Amino acid sequence: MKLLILLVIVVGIIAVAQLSRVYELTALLRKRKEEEISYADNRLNAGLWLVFMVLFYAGVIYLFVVYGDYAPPAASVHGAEVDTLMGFNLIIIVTVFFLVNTMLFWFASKYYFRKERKAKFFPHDNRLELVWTVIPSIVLAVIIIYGLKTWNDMTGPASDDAIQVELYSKQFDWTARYSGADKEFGLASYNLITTSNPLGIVTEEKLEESLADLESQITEIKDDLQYERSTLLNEKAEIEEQLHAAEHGHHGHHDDAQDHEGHAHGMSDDMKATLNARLSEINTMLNSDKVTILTQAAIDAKEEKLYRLERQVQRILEIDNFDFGGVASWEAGKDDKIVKGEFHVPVGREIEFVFRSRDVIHSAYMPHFRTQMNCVPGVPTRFKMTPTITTDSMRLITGNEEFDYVLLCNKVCGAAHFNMQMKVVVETQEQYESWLEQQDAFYVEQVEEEKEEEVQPTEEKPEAAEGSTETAAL
Ligand SMILES: [Cu+2]
Repeated sequence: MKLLILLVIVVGIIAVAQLSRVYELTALLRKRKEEEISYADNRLNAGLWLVFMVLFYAGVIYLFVVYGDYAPPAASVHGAEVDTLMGFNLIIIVTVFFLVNTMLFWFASKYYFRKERKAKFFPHDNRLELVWTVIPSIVLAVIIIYGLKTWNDMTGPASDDAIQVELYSKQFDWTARYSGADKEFGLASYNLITTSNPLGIVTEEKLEESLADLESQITEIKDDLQYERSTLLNEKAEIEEQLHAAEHGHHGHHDDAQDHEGHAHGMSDDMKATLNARLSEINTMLNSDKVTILTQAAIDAKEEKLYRLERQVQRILEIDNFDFGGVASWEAGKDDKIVKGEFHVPVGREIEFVFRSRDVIHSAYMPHFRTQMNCVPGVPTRFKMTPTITTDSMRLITGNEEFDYVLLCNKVCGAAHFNMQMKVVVETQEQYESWLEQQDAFYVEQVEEEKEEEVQPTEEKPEAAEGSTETAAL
């Protein structure tokens, strides 16, 4: 099929080339020079300008009718303002578009070449210059000031009774966090991120847990390095050589060990005892089942990892010693509520979103609320909005019973970017409160989980929160 289309195009091009050749030849026959364009030709072109203009406008209007209503209904207070701003801009743009293009086509058509007519010499006009400088300046100023005002209304500080929701992005999902009864998010540190603490919330317990986890990893790597077979064999050979040199040094037997360590001749008994002790230790180690065989690259990688883990321990100890000025601020994290899959907000209440990212730049996009904000690693960003239509009402408005508000990632952030989304439920204050009531607080959740594991380690409780199933699976 594609080949056929290609063939038609190629044949078409050849046909056009041949036709123009025929035209040239007939012109030659009529004894007319090719550059000489007749009055009729010019008139025809002038008329065609107008035809093209009409077709062009018809196309533009058609696209407006078919695709003009692209945005879903706005469901937030500022969403309506954004739409008004957008409409205002569009009216200006469309007016200027038709004005400029009509003049462009109309003049090209009206002033087509005629032999008898001379062009008017018109180099400069102050009034005209003034008109096309001042009017666009005023229009642009209005657009910018109006836009800035709307933007500042949207991004300005939230009111004190706004509900704070943190949206945490990572490749490739969203996690929402509510600040709990104290209305304060617990401190979070990426150094504390583990599978049971996906946001890295700082609590005394989590600090200890992370340190213990790191220590066990460090011990494991150190063991791997210590019990490396060829390293042990090298050390063994070296010690044996030193002992040998110490025994036989007087007989004029010169070797490296002796030269380097001048005291080899007179090696003290203590020294010998230490070396022998190490030798038997190495022999025991070589016979243990902890012996590893590693390539140099693997050793380097493990040393690198060891360095990073030890650095992380240092950083966690720094958090531990962090001075909050007498206030144990990480207590705030204990009642934080972490939810995955979907998050709820009450209708008519101001919500202040705080966006964070673990890995790369994501963009939180909620099209119905006309909300979009970048999530930047290391820099929390903010956005406030007040939802005006509940999910249920929106289902009636759209006539779609399956309708749900959605939070999308709008920054191409990796392989599964397309699926990085979270359901948003807008409901009444009462429904919201009872939903939030059912969500486990961060600290309590951990304790319950441990109990669960003790009682029934294999069975997974169906009512376990989404966050905890992740842990249970591990
Ligand atoms: Cu993303």
